Amino acid sequence: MTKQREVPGIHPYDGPAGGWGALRATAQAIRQQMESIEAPIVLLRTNQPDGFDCPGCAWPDKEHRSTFQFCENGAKAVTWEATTKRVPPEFFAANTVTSLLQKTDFELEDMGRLTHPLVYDRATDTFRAVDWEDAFARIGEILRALSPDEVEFYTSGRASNEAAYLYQLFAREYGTNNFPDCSNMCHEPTSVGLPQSIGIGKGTVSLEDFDTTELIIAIGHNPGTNHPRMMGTLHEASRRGVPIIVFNPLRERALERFADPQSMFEMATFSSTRIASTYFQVDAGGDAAALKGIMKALLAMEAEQGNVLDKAFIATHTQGFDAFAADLEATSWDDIEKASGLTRPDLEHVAIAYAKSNATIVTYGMGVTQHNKGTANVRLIADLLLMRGNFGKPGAGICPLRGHSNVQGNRTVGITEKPSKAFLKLIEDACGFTPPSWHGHDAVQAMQAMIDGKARALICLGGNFAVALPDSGQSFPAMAGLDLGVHIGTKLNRTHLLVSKETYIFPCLGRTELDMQTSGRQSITVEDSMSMVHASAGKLTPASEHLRSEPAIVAGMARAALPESKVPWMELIADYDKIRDLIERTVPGFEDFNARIRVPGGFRLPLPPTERQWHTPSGKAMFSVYGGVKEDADVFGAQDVLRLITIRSHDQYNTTIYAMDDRYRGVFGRRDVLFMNEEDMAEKGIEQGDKVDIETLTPGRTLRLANLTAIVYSIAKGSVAAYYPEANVLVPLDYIDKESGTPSYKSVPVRVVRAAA
Ligand SMILES: Nc1nc2c(c(=O)[nH]1)N[C@H]1C(S)=C(S)[C@@H](COP(=O)(O)OP(=O)(O)OC[C@H]3O[C@@H](n4cnc5c(=O)[nH]c(N)nc54)[C@H](O)[C@@H]3O)O[C@H]1N2
Ligand SMILES: Nc1nc2c(c(=O)[nH]1)N[C@H]1C(S)=C(S)[C@@H](COP(=O)(O)OP(=O)(O)OC[C@H]3O[C@@H](n4cnc5c(=O)[nH]c(N)nc54)[C@H](O)[C@@H]3O)O[C@H]1N2
Ligand SMILES: [Mo]
Repeated sequence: MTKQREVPGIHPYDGPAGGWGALRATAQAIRQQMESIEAPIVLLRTNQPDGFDCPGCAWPDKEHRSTFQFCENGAKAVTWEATTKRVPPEFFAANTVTSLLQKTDFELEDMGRLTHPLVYDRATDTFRAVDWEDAFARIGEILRALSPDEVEFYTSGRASNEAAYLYQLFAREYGTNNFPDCSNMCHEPTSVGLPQSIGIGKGTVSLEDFDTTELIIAIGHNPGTNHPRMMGTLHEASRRGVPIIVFNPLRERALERFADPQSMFEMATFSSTRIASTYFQVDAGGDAAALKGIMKALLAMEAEQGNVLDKAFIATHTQGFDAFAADLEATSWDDIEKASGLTRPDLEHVAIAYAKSNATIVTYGMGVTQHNKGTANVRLIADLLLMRGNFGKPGAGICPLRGHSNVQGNRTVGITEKPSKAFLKLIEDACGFTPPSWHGHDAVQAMQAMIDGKARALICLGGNFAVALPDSGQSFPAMAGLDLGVHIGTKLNRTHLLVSKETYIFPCLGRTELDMQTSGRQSITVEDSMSMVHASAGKLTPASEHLRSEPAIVAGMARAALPESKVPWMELIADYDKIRDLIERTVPGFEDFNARIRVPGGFRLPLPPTERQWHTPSGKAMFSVYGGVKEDADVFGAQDVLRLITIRSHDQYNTTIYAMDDRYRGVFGRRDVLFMNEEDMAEKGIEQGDKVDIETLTPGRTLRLANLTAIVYSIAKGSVAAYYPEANVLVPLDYIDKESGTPSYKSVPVRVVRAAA
């Protein structure tokens, strides 16, 4: 790279990820949010048997009991919730909603924890405190006047199993399956693709598999930031000599070099461990082509030397191999190279490494799923593993990196717009009402219904719905058209402020806080990325005496909306064991639920593929046919198109911005940057530090984001990257993976031009 012009806040970062920088950042997070001696004690309770589950990510913990199971970003998540800052009613009285909307997302949440239930007062344009029961009564009244399918019930994946289960009971007894959830913007391609391939929409590996694996292929995820505890696992594997092959358009430091803060040696000597053995900077959206290249090379090796494919496994356990192989044959190397940005020899080398490994794990994240053909991408990963029988044996399998700490659990306990008949029957038998059987809305469909005026109310169990969704230019105004908005949250965010005719904000307990109900202290349960279910119990004094637990808020609304309800809401709230009893009766895999969560570490839900059982219609694992190499044929017909990737910074949790730095990518104190490949910049006459405008050319509309600062970054040619959620204005709402409905947040076709001076 040539020497670049100095730009304020841009200082390339040369060190490894992790190390002392991570510990310093942990200390800073504590100082900025907690100002108390309680903080270290709180952090030490994270992921302990009698403590709370880290609200950071869904990566599991070994036995849930080691001494140091929080990480820098876990510490940020915990201190952000356990902060001593508050936004009381006096604050709301002094600040109009119009003025609050001028604040950044960072400023809004940084004001602190919500303390009182609030209602919007249009006359003064402010929120004011409201009595819980009065609020529930009014919401019940509005809901009873609407038709159930006019109401959207959004869930963000931090909600516990107990809260999510009650929430789906409420909505289903009310009469709708409108369950947009964060998963629809995240791992829906996994939930839709893997059941077709292997009969269940979940990962198949356990942490122990990483101890014996011989090869890890990591595609489209950034664990140094998003799953930092996974870095310990990768670090260990690398030190054992396991090759780690990475596919990512951007150079991510943690995937290159990592100093484990838990390693005395590395900390004392300032040394680090190489993570990726090979790093392929695939084009954004080029993974399908790359995977097809690897698999095509495997077929060629099989033809030449034999013994490359696990033929016995393929014959006994799979269907569809011939059509799959024929499609690979028909795909040309020329197309593969063009679409992936990688060379044939590179991909052949991966095939050789893969053929050598007796147990391979493929890990993947949003770089795979948030694409126009996200579901087809996920299925290609399954195909690759099926070719060598990498399911149902130690050290092998598929490992989707889930997002929110309980997003997988929410799905398991019924948050889905497409419920199975079997589940609905169990609900009917256990609860005595007939739930609706027709499908409801996912996240994009819910927003579309709001834009079209067909949805009249939005209830949010957590999250930041409008900000997380694409196309802010359409999504934000749609909120104003609703009759009712209800937001259950811990902190103020922009979606809460995009007020509807009537709007309520309900402050809830966070995971770190003590949840007392009439029968005593309650615990909740969560399911991690590897299907382990365990209990979590907070201990901190709640941020305010007016907070209620999420289950209690859901029950409050349900009782008000459904005066004739068949569900004993008060009993369930008094003792969450009763909610778990009901889950046990209606969701398979939860036998002896209450007994099993009292064992530290919890229990694992059934994963048939780990026993080579395939719950697909054919009873076999299914190969797929991708067809072609591109995710979309030259969309929008524009010349000069670059692919925009929207990414998270290191100081961010989804729409929650903890601070303005992105240390490992060398960005400090700002987020208004566009990461660009040096050659692309030269071709467009753009220099480091220039202001650029970005446009998405959709058939009907042009979406724009002006005045980002272009910076040179090691990113695949033809790909550019900007931060989410600021760049969501550029993502068209209808530019989705048709199979799963997931927005293509990682491959928006855009044009980048120098801003007029
Ligand atoms: N600290 C922290 N932790 C988090 C979150 C957070 O925001 N902050 N979010 C949580 C949630 S909800 C989720 S879903 C996960 C997200 O975790 P990740 O899946 O890691 O998500 P991203 O950071 O969006 O993007 C991942 C990587 O994909 C790469 N990428 C982009 N496009 C492509 C492509 O076309 N191909 C390939 N191969 N790679 C590509 C990007 O360069 C980036 O490194 O993390 C969870 N954990
Ligand atoms: N452009 C672009 N857009 C994206 C993505 C992307 O990569 N690029 N990623 C997508 C992904 S993977 C996801 S998962 C979605 C995330 O979408 P969401 O899950 O809707 O968003 P979050 O930012 O996680 O939600 C933050 C809010 O959650 C509330 N909260 C925090 N803790 C709690 C709690 O314990 N209980 C309750 N009730 N509320 C709480 C706080 O009020 C906080 O403001 O965004 C998606 N949007
Ligand atoms: Mo996510």
